[in-house]
Amino acid sequence: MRLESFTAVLPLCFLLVGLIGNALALPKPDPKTAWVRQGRGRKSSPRNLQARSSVSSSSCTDHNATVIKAPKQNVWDGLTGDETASVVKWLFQQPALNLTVTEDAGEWDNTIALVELMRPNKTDVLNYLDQQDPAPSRYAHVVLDNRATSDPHYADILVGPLPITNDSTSTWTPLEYPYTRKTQGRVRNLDADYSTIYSEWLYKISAAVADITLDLFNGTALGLDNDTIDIWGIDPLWQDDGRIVRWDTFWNMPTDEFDTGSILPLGLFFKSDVTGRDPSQWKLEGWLYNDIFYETTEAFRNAFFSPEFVKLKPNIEGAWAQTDQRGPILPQDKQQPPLMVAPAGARYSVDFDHIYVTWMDFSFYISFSRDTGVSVFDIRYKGQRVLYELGLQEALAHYAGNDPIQSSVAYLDSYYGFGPYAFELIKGYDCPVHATYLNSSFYVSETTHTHIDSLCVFEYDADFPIQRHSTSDYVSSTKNVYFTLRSVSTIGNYDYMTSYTFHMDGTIGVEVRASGYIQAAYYAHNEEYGYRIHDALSGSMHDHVLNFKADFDILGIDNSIELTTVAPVIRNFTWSNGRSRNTMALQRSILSSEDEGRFNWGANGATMIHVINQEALNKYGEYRGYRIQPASGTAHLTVQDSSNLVHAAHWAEHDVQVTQRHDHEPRAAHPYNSQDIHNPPVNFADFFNGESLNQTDLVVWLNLGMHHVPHTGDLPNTVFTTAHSGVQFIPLNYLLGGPSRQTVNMVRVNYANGSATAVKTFGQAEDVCAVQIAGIEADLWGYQGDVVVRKFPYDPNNPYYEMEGDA
Ligand SMILES: *[C@@H]1O[C@H](CO)[C@@H](O)[C@H](O)[C@H]1NC(C)=O
Ligand SMILES: *[C@@H]1O[C@H](CO)[C@@H](O)[C@H](O)[C@H]1NC(C)=O
Ligand SMILES: *[C@@H]1O[C@H](CO)[C@@H](O)[C@H](O)[C@H]1NC(C)=O
Ligand SMILES: *[C@@H]1O[C@H](CO)[C@@H](O)[C@H](O)[C@H]1NC(C)=O
Ligand SMILES: *[C@@H]1O[C@H](CO)[C@@H](O)[C@H](O)[C@H]1NC(C)=O
Ligand SMILES: *[C@@H]1O[C@H](CO)[C@@H](O)[C@H](O)[C@H]1NC(C)=O
Ligand SMILES: *[C@@H]1O[C@H](CO)[C@@H](O)[C@H](O)[C@H]1NC(C)=O
Ligand SMILES: *[C@@H]1O[C@H](CO)[C@@H](O)[C@H](O)[C@H]1NC(C)=O
Ligand SMILES: *[C@@H]1O[C@H](CO)[C@@H](O)[C@H](O)[C@H]1NC(C)=O
Ligand SMILES: *[C@@H]1O[C@H](CO)[C@@H](O)[C@H](O)[C@H]1NC(C)=O
Ligand SMILES: [Cu+2]
Repeated sequence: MRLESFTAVLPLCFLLVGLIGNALALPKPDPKTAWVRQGRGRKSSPRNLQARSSVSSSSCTDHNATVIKAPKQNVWDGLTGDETASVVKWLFQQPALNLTVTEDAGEWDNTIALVELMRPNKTDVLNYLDQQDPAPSRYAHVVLDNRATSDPHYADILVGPLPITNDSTSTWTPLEYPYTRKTQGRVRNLDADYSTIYSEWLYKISAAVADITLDLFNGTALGLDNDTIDIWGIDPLWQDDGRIVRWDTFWNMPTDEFDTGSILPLGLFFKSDVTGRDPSQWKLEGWLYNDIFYETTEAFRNAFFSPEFVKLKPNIEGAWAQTDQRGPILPQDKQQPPLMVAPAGARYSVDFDHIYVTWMDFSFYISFSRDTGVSVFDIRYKGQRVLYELGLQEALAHYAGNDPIQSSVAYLDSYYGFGPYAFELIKGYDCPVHATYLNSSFYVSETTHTHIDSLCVFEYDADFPIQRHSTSDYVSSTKNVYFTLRSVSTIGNYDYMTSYTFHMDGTIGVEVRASGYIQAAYYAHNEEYGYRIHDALSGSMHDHVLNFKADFDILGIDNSIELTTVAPVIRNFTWSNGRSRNTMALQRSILSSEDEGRFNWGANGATMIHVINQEALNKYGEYRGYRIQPASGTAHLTVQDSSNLVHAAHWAEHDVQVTQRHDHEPRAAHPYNSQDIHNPPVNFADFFNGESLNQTDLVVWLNLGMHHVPHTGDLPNTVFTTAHSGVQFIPLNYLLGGPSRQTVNMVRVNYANGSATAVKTFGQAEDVCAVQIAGIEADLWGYQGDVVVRKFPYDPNNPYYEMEGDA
């Protein structure tokens, strides 16, 4: 399906970009050095920023990112197509695995759920990066979905070393070392009977009340094409007392192309015990409507057909739920808004083979995984590693409500995966048109899916300078140009945008934003858990908590955490005449062990968290390091000892958590923690066992997030501007001065007696060039979506072998 274009063709415009010229004696800026001219014509390629203006000017340079060669291989980049294919082929040759090709598999067959690179141990990578050691051996991380058994489970295995050749010694072993739970890399699969649950259970229950749903909701959910209502429920499932219990509810289906399902709850709930794989053993345990619980379908039906039964109104889709433009056009809104252009082309470099990027004094490698999407490795500033690894670990959306659905939902999104849902970005909207776009790939069902242009890197000029100062003689100011790596993952109803930013003062930022549809509650009896935001709708309160791993290496791997608190004190001074003074002072302390490693941002931002190296003093005797500071609100989980999560998300309980780094603790969470909440594969709390944090390799696990209490403004969609959270890593006594002085994109204007006497620029280009605005708008008819390449049977010369088009 093609995207429809709703934008009128832009008039062809030319923007003359005049950059400040002479170093000396320029008069006041001439307002005519920048203007817009009208013209006419067709859109051209977005990269084609050629001057076509009749004014005398040079062309804007059209060049993409400079192609460079990374100093080392990207050892975190995914498996090659050949590697994946050879692993898949080899797996199918192992009789013990008893695998069925996914396409032919049913619920009682074993399949391959995932094949991707097993990220090498840091210990080995550092020997490769910093010593002369060869690159670490490559292994594949494989997840098997073993369902040919009455105890369906996922099995994490390691296959390798790669490449697999006929005479190679490649083997598979259970993957256990990254997990706190030692059960041979296995975790039970509570979704093994996903389609049976619907066909043999939910639709049959729904059929037993079809007359009621027709009456209340004007629809039935029977698994037929003409269903107008849907059924879905809690995640994770209840897992207490050895039973697996689910709550489900009815939702109205969208009546148009908008994805409005999650804001159309209908307020009728039912509970079932679905322990085991035999539907004949499953039990319906009750109904809930209007906060009245009925133990049986019969009891519910009797009540419904009694005269005193109170019928509540359904949520029905309408314009209120659709995201297209509506409402009166705002004043002048049809005119082209301001636009960032890159008149000199890209000022950064990329190694497209090794996914390595440099901008100014920063460099890093990009990695991409199914569970967590984009991560960044070996982030260097001025040639020195600052972070070995920076990346998302897990995202939690924990709801609450008076009804059993909202009360029980606590999505752990790596189960669904950030990788598969990192879709193609919209040029000019998600990232600037002048950005460089990269593809991402992930494995699913013996194919490699590629999302084209799903990562972007770009430079941007903030809407405020990074520095300024004025006196009675001069004014100085410096442009705040920064660099961003971004991706967006749409997981169900929500779109999470993650941006890593790099700044002229050496700061590195992490920012997450949420947009998309909220998951809302039926309004009745939910007053304590949200606002009523539509006729029959409550904006269900929930916490978003997103955990990031920041493996700092400040001038070596051995680092410490120094807390510096600004505290009120009473002090006598030699000069205070024996009178005490009420004032404030710094209190500094270094964390000694993991026993002190879990804490929250203090009140009033009083405590600053510094990752320092006690062995790296600057010439004034201060520790060199980086400060960690919230850039906007952050959140950890409000719920204590969550009934929904038990031990599955202890990582969400504090703002900042510091552990000693280990090869066997690479991730804060496991995608299948939701499948066994009492005994999850990774119980983050187990990372804290009193190990030293004093000058050792350490990891800071940071939670970003927000307490989201949707209000009417969240309809139809939550907006990125307010649903956001960020943290900054800021050099602390790291250099001997502020590095933002290095950029030439600054100016100093001297003046006297009411006029400028000198305009000092520092070598930035003086070009005047014309930009064709019409060409800057991306041609969104080029939007492609998924590309799927078959891995088994595999033919490298015919990647679409036996494929029936895109999935
Ligand atoms: C820049 O990249 C685009 C898209 O890949 C390509 O069409 C264009 O030719 C490139 N321009 C230059 C100057 O290399
Ligand atoms: C292998 O899987 C099939 C289903 O694909 C199953 O019927 C069979 O019992 C399994 N064999 C073994 C040895 O587990
Ligand atoms: C492995 O052996 C098979 C069959 O003997 C042959 O077709 C294939 O080319 C060999 N592969 C390699 C990598 O040697
Ligand atoms: C009930 O649903 C049908 C379609 O299934 C629709 O045609 C009809 O207008 C609906 N009635 C009401 C009262 O909404
Ligand atoms: C839905 O489809 C089924 C089976 O095709 C049919 O029996 C039923 O009448 C249809 N219901 C409506 C409301 O059209
Ligand atoms: C992304 O994939 C497309 C289609 O395979 C390809 O043409 C393009 O060169 C890829 N982009 C990069 C940056 O590798
Ligand atoms: C400051 O000096 C006063 C007077 O000598 C004394 O009473 C007080 O305890 C001192 N305060 C502190 C904080 O030392
Ligand atoms: C850190 O280790 C050093 C050297 O062993 C020791 O002197 C210092 O007291 C320790 N600091 C903390 C906070 O444990
Ligand atoms: C990586 O580290 C873990 C934990 O120490 C170890 O068990 C594993 O064998 C290491 N992997 C390799 C390839 O050396
Ligand atoms: C500014 O004006 C004063 C008084 O008229 C004069 O003395 C001074 O030289 C002038 N300064 C400059 C830089 O022109
Ligand atoms: Cu939210």
